[in-house]
Amino acid sequence: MSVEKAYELAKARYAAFGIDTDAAIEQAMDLAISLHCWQADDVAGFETKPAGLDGGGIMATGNYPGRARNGEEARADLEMAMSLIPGKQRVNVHACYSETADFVDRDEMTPACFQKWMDWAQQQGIALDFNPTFFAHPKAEDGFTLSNRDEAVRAFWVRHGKAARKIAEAMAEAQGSPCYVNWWTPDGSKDIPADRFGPRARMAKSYDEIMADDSVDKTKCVDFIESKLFGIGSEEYVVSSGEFCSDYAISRGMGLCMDMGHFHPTETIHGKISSHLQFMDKILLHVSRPIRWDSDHVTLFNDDLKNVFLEIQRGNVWDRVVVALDFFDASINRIGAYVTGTRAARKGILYALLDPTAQLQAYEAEGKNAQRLALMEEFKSMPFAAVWDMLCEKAGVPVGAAWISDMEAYESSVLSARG
Ligand code: RNT
Ligand code: ZN
Repeated sequence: MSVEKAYELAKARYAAFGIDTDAAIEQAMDLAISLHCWQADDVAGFETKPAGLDGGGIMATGNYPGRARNGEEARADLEMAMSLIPGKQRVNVHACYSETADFVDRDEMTPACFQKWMDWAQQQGIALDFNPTFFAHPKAEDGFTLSNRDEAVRAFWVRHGKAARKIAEAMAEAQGSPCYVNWWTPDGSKDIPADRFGPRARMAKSYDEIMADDSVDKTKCVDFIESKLFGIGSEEYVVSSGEFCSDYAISRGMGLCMDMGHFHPTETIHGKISSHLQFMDKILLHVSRPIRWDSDHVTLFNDDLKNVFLEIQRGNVWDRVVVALDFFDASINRIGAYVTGTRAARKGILYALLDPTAQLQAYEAEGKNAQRLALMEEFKSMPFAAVWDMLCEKAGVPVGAAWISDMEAYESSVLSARG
């Protein structure tokens, strides 16, 4: 059966509940999803750096052939992935993806280090987001950056932070719209610290110093701080914990970033959105999929993902949420990772926009909780797939599994030549 025929039937089913599928498709396509550049190269980065400039913080597992080795390859891969993904997209660049002829250390980076990304974004008609990089550097080796007890090291990272905000501002100016900046630090310790207070005090002080730079326009450089429960090598103590980040964000009028993989293994984030948005203007989501630990698996269209977007729909806070992806799987074709994960996120958005929110909330107001439960359950078997297929068709990207062969063709013509 054709996509159109299936869609007409589905449309009528949803219309019976007062849901306009055409409008849902339009709205779902219009919400930007920020693609993280780091899936292309397993978070290695493209800095020109002296040998040995490396160290701590993050890890991708796997060794599938075809990793992007430079900016040109990463951008080509992103273009390929983006051609198979429906809806509005942005690209999220980390500071370690700077491209310069000579070595420029993190504290001396300028917008010029990202000129290639900015030129490319303009040519693609997309906007960029930015992240300072507090890892993969010798000054991150001992596990502490902005909270380092060594004043010279701490000051170095503060300078990096200040530089990052200027870069983001320049990106925003070039694209004529805000650049969302995510602040994540790996700071923490493997085992029980004797002092949990000191690093947190230094972390707050460092952020205060960075954010004190009023020359940066906060409508252009929009900052979010990302929490984490634990990481590899920081199993016992993470300085920027959930409480630290939400308290910091609220007290400083900043945004909070919640990564779906950064909580206790059975803890989900959808229930937190309605709390944080009482007290802050915007939140940033790192849409990811944890497996047992913060393993950054490729995002899938699962209950956790649906619940996040359903919550946004039911609170009608679409304009207060920034959606970015954060996964890195080096064990599979990386284009496949991008396309599967981003299409899943877009599906989650569409799925939520097809929710019978008004009816559910009316039932709730009337105390009809059996009806509420029943309708939620019945909606799980509505013909969602037909609406999703129509969204892909309207967006001009492959419908259903058809994109798998495009991925394979790119693998044999481009990725396999990378050795
Ligand atoms: C790490 C955080 C962070 C990074 C990226 C690369 O645990 O999730 O967001 O994944 O900044
Ligand atoms: Zn993250």
